[in-house]
Amino acid sequence: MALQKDFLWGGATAANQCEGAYLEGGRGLANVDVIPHGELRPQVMRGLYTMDRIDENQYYPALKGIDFYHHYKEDIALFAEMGFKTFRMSIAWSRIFPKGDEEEPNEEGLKFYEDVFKECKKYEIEPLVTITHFDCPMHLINTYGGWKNRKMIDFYKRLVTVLFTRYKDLVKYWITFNEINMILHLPFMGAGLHFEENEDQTQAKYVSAHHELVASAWATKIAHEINPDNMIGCMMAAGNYYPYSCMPEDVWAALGKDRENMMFIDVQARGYYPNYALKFFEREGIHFDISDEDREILKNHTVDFISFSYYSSRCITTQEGVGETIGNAFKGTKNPYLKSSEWGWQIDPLGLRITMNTLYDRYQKPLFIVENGLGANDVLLEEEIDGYRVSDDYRISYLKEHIKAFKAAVEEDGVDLLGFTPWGCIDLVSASTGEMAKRYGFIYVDRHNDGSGTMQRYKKKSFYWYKDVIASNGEKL
Ligand code: BGP
Repeated sequence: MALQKDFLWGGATAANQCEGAYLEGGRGLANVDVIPHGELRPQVMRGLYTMDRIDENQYYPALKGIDFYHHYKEDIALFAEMGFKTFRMSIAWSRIFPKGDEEEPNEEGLKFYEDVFKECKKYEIEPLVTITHFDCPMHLINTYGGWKNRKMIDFYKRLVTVLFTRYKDLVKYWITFNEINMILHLPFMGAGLHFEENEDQTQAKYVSAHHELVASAWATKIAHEINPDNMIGCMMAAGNYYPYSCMPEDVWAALGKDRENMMFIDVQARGYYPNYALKFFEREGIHFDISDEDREILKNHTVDFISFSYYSSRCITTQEGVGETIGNAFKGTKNPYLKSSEWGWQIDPLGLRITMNTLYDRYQKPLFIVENGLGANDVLLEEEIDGYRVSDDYRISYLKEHIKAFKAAVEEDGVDLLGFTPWGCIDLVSASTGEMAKRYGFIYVDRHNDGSGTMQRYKKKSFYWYKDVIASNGEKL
């Protein structure tokens, strides 16, 4: 059994990491605009720094991104040349509602995405749209406290109603929140949370998560009412935890860490909080109101598909003195059997197959790999060597092994997989570093950490390789 004929090959981006034009077209200021790169970044992303200590006028690479806002036609033409069937992108909330709590949307923002979707359709590329990818208008944070506030559910409902109505004939695949479990690790970036000095952060994170989960279920309901063909997905930062040893305590710790992540998807895919989560809340003294209406919405409006990012598996131990590693904001135990990327993210293709089997066994809903890839410090050569200015064989080899792994999950294990959109199909600003140097693309963008560069696009070696992969529906790797 090969991959299905209409398998959705493509690539993934997010508004805040590629669009730029952060105050053009009536867009309002968003959390992602005030997260600096450099030393302060981790603390700001975690909600530990007050906004008045951040200089909004300082240069941050994300403010200009790769200027997708003005280059989208050129970029989508390049995606089409590779044969993309789908293109994952996100909406900047503050383009649609610059402050977030207005009654009426900003027409210029709506028109921009309409043009982008139409451009995709010109090439028969199916847009896959993340409604919020690390994105929240600053006004909602300053006035309401971000997702801590239940009112956010109503603002989000207003946003999605506008989107589903306006793009009814252009977009079918939607993702409600990018990496919803990331709220536990990057709460300011993920949900606009900023903590007061003695605030109970765990409590605040889970309250906010509840609001997002309810908002996500409302979005599913509204999407299906507006167009029954709409397909709504949840999205998690995935990657199973391995016990470092077969010591029962390590196995138990790994189960606990998996549950911490899976809880979000359990609610979105099964429609209720699992008992282990309710017990955890009780134990930790975490309180939030789950109204009857919340329960009803969660239960009756579960997602249509499970999408996820996968960069690495994770490992955990209870033993002391074992080396640590970090990958995609998750700290863990270093797995001695795996190699790492330049940024220390451990590389584990078989872990993708394991993760897919876990997710499919647990939810029995179609999966969608909407992020995967290798961040690397690509070099643009002065002149072509063998026809390329960027010879990214390391990226080709990473992706090849991960494609083999997901094909095995489909072909040998029977997992239902809708598509594959590797992350940063065109170079863009990195989420963890806020810089340009960590590149994932098939397309190189001449843009650098210090703001220099022409913004010119160059096809890397992987561009031609991926084109063949798509043309052969994954047979030719
Ligand atoms: C995920 C995010 C993306 C993306 C990716 C790679 O967590 O959803 O936005 O950036 O990680 O991370 P980085 O850019 O830090 O390498």
